[in-house]
Amino acid sequence: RTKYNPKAVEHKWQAQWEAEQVYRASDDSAKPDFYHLVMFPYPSGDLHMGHWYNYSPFDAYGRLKRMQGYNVMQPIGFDAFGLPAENAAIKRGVQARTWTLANIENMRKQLQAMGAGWDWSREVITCLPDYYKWTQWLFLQFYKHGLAYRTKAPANWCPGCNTTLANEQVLADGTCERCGSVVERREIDQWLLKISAYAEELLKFEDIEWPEKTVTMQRNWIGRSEGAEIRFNAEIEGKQEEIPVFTTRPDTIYGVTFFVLAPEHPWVAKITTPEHKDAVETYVDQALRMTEIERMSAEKEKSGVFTGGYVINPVSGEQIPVWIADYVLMGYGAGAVMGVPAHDQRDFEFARKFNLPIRQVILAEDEEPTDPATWESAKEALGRMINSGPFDGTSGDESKTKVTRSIEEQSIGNATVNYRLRDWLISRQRYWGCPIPVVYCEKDGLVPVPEDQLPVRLPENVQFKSTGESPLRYEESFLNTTCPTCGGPATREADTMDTFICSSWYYLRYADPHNDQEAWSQEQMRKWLPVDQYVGGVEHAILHLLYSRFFTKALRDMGHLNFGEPFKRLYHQGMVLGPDGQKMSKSRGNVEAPDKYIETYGADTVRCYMMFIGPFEAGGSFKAENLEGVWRFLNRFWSLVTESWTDNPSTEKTTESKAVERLRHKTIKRITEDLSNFRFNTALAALMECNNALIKQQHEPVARTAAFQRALETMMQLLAPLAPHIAEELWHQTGHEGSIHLSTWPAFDEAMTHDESFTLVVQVNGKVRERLEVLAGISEDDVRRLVLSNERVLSFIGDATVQKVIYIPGRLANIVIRN
Ligand code: ANZ
Repeated sequence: RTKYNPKAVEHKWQAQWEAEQVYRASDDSAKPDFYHLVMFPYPSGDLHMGHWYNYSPFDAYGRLKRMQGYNVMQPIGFDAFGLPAENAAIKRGVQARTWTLANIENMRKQLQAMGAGWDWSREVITCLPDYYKWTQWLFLQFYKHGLAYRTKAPANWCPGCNTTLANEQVLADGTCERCGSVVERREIDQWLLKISAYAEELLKFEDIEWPEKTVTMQRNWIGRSEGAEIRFNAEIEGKQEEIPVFTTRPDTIYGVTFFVLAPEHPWVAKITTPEHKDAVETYVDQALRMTEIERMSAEKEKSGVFTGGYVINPVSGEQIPVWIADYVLMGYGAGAVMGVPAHDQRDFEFARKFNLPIRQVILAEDEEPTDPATWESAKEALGRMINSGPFDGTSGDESKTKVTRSIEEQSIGNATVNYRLRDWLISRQRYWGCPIPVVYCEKDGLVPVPEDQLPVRLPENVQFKSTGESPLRYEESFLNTTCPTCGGPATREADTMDTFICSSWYYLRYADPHNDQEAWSQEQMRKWLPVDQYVGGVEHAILHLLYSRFFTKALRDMGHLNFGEPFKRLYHQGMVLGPDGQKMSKSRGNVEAPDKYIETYGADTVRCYMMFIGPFEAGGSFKAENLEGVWRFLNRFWSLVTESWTDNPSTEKTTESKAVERLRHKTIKRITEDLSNFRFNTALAALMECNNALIKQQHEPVARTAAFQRALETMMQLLAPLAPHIAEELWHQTGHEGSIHLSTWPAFDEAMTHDESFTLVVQVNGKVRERLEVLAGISEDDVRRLVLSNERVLSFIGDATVQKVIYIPGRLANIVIRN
């Protein structure tokens, strides 16, 4: 009899699995394929609790599928470009590549120590040239198809450091994290991907099983609005011009009492009269310093400034004053708004603040017009049009269509659909990212690097200036090149790509990771993609998960893929919190690293505990003291098996052995269903229950029966996905051949999962009066109590006296009465 020693057992099996390639997904297997993916980690240095919380159950599910006969592909890799490596390079003088690869080395060990079934042969590391060569190739495909373009776009600019900053480098108060200067927004030439071309299709989620809230978040992010563009007229510098606005409420056109331009609007300078120039410029300056989120905040008091200019409402012919206000954003709609204070809350607040007229033009059912001066807020609901000239009396949705039709007929506007989704700005003025493969030639202008010259290599040894500016901007050996078209001198693009590009296609590369001829082969795509199940944090609901869908659709349209959705089924894990129920963070001092617990209890205990914290998608608090409970469970199971296992069980069938067999089927059913539905915590609870039941009988004669031994064997298999090492060790200690993880998942017989029952016939004085389903083995007392409390039976007894109840076990109860 041995003692459970996780240290010895776990390392041994990890090495053995690796040697036997137990988790290697086969590219030609007769089994059905199952592509099981988890979001790959950023190589920050160490695996933290969150990784364990996420990967433990994920791995358990993959193991279940493998034992259920699937050819499971469960790859892992590293999302290895990004700012932290660059910051390490700046602060500690270590090369970004060295820092990253050392972290990967360490994390790879930790990922192995988890005992998860990764297929390491497919590992991808996005910062290595054999990967980013294809990221660059993809960029060129997007460029070729008009989906990548270059234009002026705002960037965070630090005047102190003389460099652009990533959003993460700008502190909450809008200052530079390094030098404290107030960060400005500057328009510079940058690259964008045209995700907006897919706005409409991205709203559809066909044939995929995603959490409803994630779908809703993406839909809101894309933000589809139906409405109209209406062109207002203006006289600018002596010329008649048209300024469009986007509105979702064309029916309120007669209620316009002011007009607002975004501070960045190109007409601001032109429409402002000389006497308002100073005030306008001061206001614009201030507004440009704010982030969009600040500007849109509903709590923020409305601000703005009059330009002195006017426009003409093309429908009513009225003259309307033009204002500038930061609540109007340049990047949305037309960057200008027709102000309808009676029916739009933001406009209402603005009008109140600046004493602008408020005119009611929409009336709800059963409402009388009232003086807007008495209102507390705008009336935003649809209704009947009033004070609206020829449209008076039109109501509901019809009023929108009617006004829209009318403006279309007069050629002063059109029905349009607007999306909140903007094109994806992918340029980063940083070093540690995938170089954008284009050059600029004095003669030929912008020239994409020919595909056969990829990869454009990122220099690996660079010196940073004290300002932290990207070294690519002054690294001569990188910058200076020749033009692929004319052979003359040319300069490389010094911006690198947003790392979200790297992660928008890594799941494709896993299917064909060593292909050096193409990014992937069609054959491998057909075999593995789309991903059957994807697991990762809900914080990626918008960016990563939307970008990946965009990539898939765009690549499908370019002919490189034959499917349009990358991830068939999606799960989000919850968050592990500190014992105080708060998010783990350094500032709260409640961060726990998993390492010391693995050292004490082993990976299996930590894995199981992670699953036991709560429902997978809910998360919960990490309480170190609760690890003990899981540890005890595994130890008790260990003892049970090692003490009770026998190679010559008795084949005798007894009431007890039959009950054990039923328990076995019941437990298989519960675990199978729980694991299949990501209910890891209840699966573990079921295993514990079964364990307790078996331990109780461990010293009874039943423990020597074949049924009991089978139950032990089944328990090892059911435990294998959750605690892979201990299960494997016991499997071998009990004489089994081959890895338990390649054994066949135990099947259950539905009939055996129900407690045995029979139909009890109830007679009153020999006449059948009722039939009841009761549990086998019910006692005579219980039968008596049951039949004498049954209403139907009682109605046949009435006022009579019950003399006796005769019970024939397993069949019949006869109640003898006398009046
Ligand atoms: C007049 C109006 C009257 C409006 C009314 C609403 C209610 P969604 O639904 O989000 O698409 N708007 C248009 N462009 C804007 C911009 N660049 N910045 C800020 N606001 C802008 O919102 C569309 C509405 O938001 C538009 O319809 C416009 O106000 C405003 F009773 O036009 B509405």
